[in-house]
Amino acid sequence: MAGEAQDDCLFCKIVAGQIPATIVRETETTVAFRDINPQAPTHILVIPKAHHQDAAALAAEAPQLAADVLRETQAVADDEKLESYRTVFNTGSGAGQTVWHAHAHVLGGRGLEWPPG
Ligand code: DGP
Repeated sequence: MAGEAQDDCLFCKIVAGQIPATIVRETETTVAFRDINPQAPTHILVIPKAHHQDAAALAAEAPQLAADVLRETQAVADDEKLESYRTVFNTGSGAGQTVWHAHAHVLGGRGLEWPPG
């Protein structure tokens, strides 16, 4: 059922404290932690604690939670003192999604080109 923790989900395990992560922020509904394979000086993932498979599902199934995630991307940027940053939701394997638990990448601390690769 939408929102329920999944036994085989890496990010559900991070939420549950079963896999270590460098957590930088936590709210009642979200967790933010450093990406294990950073693509910029700041590369932080903001996730809902509840399991939704991607950003589109999150927005459809739990719009308030989607807003919580977006609000936290700005909070992360503020904490990291980023004037400019990029928020990315890879949605679908063709776009590079590899973990099927919705997450926002917050990237900053270097110049970011457009269009992305
Ligand atoms: P995506 O490719 O958009 O699904 O992003 C998944 C990100 O998750 C990717 O940038 C690497 C990161 N990641 C994968 N496994 C782990 C992990 O065990 N810990 C942390 N902190 N990040 C992870």
